[in-house]
Formats: sequence, structure tokens, C-alpha cells
Amino acid sequence: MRHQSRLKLFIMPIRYGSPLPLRERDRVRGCSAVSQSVRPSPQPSPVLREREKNREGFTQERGAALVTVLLAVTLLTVVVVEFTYSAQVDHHLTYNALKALQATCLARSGVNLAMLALKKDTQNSGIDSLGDDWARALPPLPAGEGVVLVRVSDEQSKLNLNALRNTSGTINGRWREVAARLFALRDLDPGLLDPLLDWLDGDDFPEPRGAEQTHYLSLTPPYTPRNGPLLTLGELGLIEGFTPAIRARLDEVITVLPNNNSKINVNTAPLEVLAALFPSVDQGTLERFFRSRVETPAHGPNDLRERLGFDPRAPVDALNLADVRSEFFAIHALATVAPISQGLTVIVQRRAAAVTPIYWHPASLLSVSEGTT
Ligand SMILES: [Ca+2]
Ligand SMILES: [Ca+2]
Repeated sequence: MRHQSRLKLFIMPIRYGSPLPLRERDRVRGCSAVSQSVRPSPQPSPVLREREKNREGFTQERGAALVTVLLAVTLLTVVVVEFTYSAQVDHHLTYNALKALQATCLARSGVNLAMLALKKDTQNSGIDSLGDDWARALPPLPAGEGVVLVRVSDEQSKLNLNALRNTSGTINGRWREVAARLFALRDLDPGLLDPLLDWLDGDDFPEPRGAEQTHYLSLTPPYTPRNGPLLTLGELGLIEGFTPAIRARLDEVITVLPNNNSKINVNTAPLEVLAALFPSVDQGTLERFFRSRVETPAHGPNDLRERLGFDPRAPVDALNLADVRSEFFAIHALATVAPISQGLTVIVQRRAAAVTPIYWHPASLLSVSEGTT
């Protein structure tokens, strides 16, 4: 019986269709794998080789297509990024242009407001002084999205360079002396006046240290002197010797006006201009007048003569170059519509109750701030 049961157990695993125990089945599979590995591999048929070759070719084509797609995606990404950047730049440019236009319009509105103040001032008194409404420093005025700062200054508080030239084209000796004293007070060589006078006068004969057409035609590039009234203060840069540094030192005491008969307003002129105009008046008297004129401006030639200590009956030539009212003013406007600021300076002429702009130019922020002090 024991032998029969052992034989039965031995026979059972090899019976067809009967399940093998797991351990036995793995052993049989292992033997089969070993037997397969040691079995010599048969030579692939030509059909299999062709199929294998096709499969490799297909794999290579798929790789090339993937690279192409990646390149296309990269290029599209670059184009989209560039387009987005350009769109943003265009947006900022348009935004800034709009704000600049708004700021310019606001600055022009500020100029119109100052012109109205100058027009109304004619109804108040017959004199112009630093105590007038137009001369007051107003706070910045809000308007819509922006703010505008407006200041008015008296152009006749300065020496008008065109007054050095008579209408006939000759040089005015009295104004020449005033200019020479003013240059000296500013620590500038009065010899600088010579090329300026040659630029203004109608002849072609140079002053001792001057320069006429022959000199300017020898420059690179060559140009000819005006031989007439200056059109702008910037024209000084064309005149021999007037470097930017020298022009900067004269900036607060000289101007260019179309009228060569304009006088200096003693109620608004800087102390140096008064000293150049009245060299015979001692410094103490001039300073007392300078300090008192805001509260008590000079009302006319006789009042000025008395306050400066002149003899009531003695002729004083300098009094003929002085005035107590003004015809020319400069309006400085600085408008800001964030983030853009625009500056504007306008020279206006006031006749009776009419105020007319005669010269507009964009002003740098620096020049506007200077005009506001
Ligand atoms: Ca000349
Ligand atoms: Ca000359």
C-alpha cells in the first residue's frame, strides 16, 4: 500500500490536464527556460528581418517628428513672447503719449490762467511790483487727474540785451555802460560785450575784442552774425565767448525782448541790476529801497528819485532807463499727469488790457523750478 501511494503521487503530476503543485510547476518551468536558453537560436527569416528593419525605421521617423514638433513649439513660444513684449511696449508708449498730451493741455490751461491774472491786474493799479497778485506764489492747482504749478515773473526786471542796439543799428551808449557794470558785478569780463555788440550792430567793423562776419565765416560750420536784434536768449550761444557757463551766470539778470525801448522795472529788478543801473547810489540806500519795495513799491520817477536820495532838481540820466510798471512777463507752467510732467514757458506782452503771447517754448523742469523761486 505504501508503495502504491508513492507511485500514485509520482504519477499524478505528469498526468495530462492535472494541475501541478506550485513548487513543482516552477521547477518544471525553470527546466524549460534552461532548456530554451541552451537551445541554439534559429536564424530569423528574411520576412522577420525586413519587419525588424521597418520597425527600426519607423522608430527613427518618430524621433525626427518629435524633434520637429519641439522646434515648432519653441519657435511659437519665442514668437508669442516677442509679440507680448511688443504689445506691452506699445501699450506703455500710448499710455505715456496720452498722459503727455493731457499734461501739455494742463500746462497751457495754467498759462491761460496766468494771462487772465495779468489782465485783471491792470484794473488794480498803474504799477507792477512783487506785491501784486500775479507775483504771488500759488500752491499747485489740482485739475482732473493732474496738478499744475504756475509762476509769473517780470521780464523787465532784467537787462534787455536788445536795448543795447538802437533802431538805426548803432549801439546805445547808456545801456552799454549799464551792461558793462552788470557784467562786472557778475564777475565777468566786460570785454565779452564787444562780440555781443558786433552781433547786434548793423556794421561789419569789429569792436576791439569783438567778432564780425569774417570771424564767423572761418568757423566750422560757418555762419553769419545776426547784425540785428536777438530773437531768443538761446541765440547767445552762437556769439563768440558766450559759453554755457557764462550764459548760466547771466541767466537771472538778462533777457531778450522784441522792444528795444523797454526799461527796467525797479520794483521787481534784482539788487545787482539796480546797482548796475544806479552806480552813484550807495549800497545801503539801494538795499533799503530793495527791502521796502514789496510793501511800498515806487510809484513813479519822483518817488524813486526821493527814495534813492537824488537831488530833486538835478538831472539823473539813469532815471530815464527805469520804470515802475512792466509790459513783458514770463509765465512758467509745470503740469503733471502721473507719470508724465510737461513744462512750458511763455513770454507775453501786455498792452492796456490785452495780454498776447509772443514766444512759447517747452521748458525743462529745472528752468521751471528756477522760475518758481
Ligand atoms: Ca555787426
Ligand atoms: Ca561792429
